[in-house]
Amino acid sequence: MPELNLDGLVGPTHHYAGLAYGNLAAMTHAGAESSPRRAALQGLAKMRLVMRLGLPQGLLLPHDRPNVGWLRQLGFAGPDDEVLAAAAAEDPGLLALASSASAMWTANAATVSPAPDTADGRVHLTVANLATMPHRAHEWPGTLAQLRLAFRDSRFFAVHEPVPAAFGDEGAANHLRLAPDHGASGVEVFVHGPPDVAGPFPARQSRRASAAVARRHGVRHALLTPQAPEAIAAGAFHNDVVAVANGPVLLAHERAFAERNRLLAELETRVPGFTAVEAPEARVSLGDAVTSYLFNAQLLSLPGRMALVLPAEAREMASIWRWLEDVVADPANPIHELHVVDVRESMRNGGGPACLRLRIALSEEALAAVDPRFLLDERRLDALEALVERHWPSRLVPADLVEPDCWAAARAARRALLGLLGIAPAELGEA
Ligand code: SUG
Repeated sequence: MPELNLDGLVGPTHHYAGLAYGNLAAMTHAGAESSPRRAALQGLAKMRLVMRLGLPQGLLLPHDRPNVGWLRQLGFAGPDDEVLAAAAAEDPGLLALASSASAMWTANAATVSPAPDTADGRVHLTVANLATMPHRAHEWPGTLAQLRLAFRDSRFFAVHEPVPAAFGDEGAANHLRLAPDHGASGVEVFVHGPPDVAGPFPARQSRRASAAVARRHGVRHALLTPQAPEAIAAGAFHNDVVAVANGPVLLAHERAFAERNRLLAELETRVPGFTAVEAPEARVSLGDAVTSYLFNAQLLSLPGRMALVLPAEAREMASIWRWLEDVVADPANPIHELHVVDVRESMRNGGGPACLRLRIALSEEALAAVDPRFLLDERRLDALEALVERHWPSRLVPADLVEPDCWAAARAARRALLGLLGIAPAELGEA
């Protein structure tokens, strides 16, 4: 059973405005110059690498930004440019929120339960409400529209609306699935915020949201477990900054989970072949794990082995790389290959290789039922690269977001992208 990765194509308004409190990289780079073009090309190169490793690869589109509809909900009126001009004059910070390209991090688009885990034998997806951060809380309608289009064959898929915003849900970034292989029934681990976060940063995932998603999906073997408060305090605003799972393998920092011993014992009993590969604090400090994004890697099943797709930042920290080389050299570990990708533009906003993709294990039959306009091959990747070169700005600072030129460029880029993919705006509920 293959795993489809849907990567978020980085949008033409990608910028650094320091919008995500508790995300250290994003806070550090507030106000810096970004390159939307480079960001999108880096993402496309990663998609190409994973495709060449033999996995099916798809994409989710950047959302229509700046989000004029959202600004209208906030009381700005008139034609689009008047709405934007009024927001720019009155509250440029709000315009930055409305312009965020954060939908690129598709690990936060939805939580996915593959068919072998669910009561009705379909793949279930619940779109994340991303309620904790204002710039992300307006993503869900755009995500829902795309997922409903891509996965509209109800024989195989059920796409659910977000859980009510009272309970913050950040999607697959706080969800792990452990199973002997993609096609076997698995244990789904829903990682949520601890009951009392005394630390400086918010816990974004509510336990009630996690429980609701497991309930709606009809997950037969669900485990709920809290994040370690010290991991959140160290900058792990999502669990996927300190843990990743694939098949029966959990790769994690030893301080990722508040109830580590109980979790590992449970997985040991319930998942045939369960293997934990843990980084001890003595080799990799929690701080270095967050700086390097070592665990925000894609752990992929390839014929007879697993490969890890890591950010360049992990390669550049000597202690991290030494630990990884030891992991790969140990025959007891199933991870045998390391691939390094440059996704620095995304990393500066706290998004590594794993944040940029939503993975969906699905049967060949179900894969054939996915709308092909969301799937990639070499030719489409070439065409997308050319489109990005042509339409995406090479540089952007947050102050540019108030410029009408910037809005016009974003609009032109969107028209060209939808045209290339053959998707009519009306299919996404847009005028
Ligand atoms: O929600 N950064 C994102 C990064 C999301 C990473 N995703 C996963 N870990 N799966 C966030 O914190 C920064 C935007 C800014 O500051 O402009 C931002 O939203």
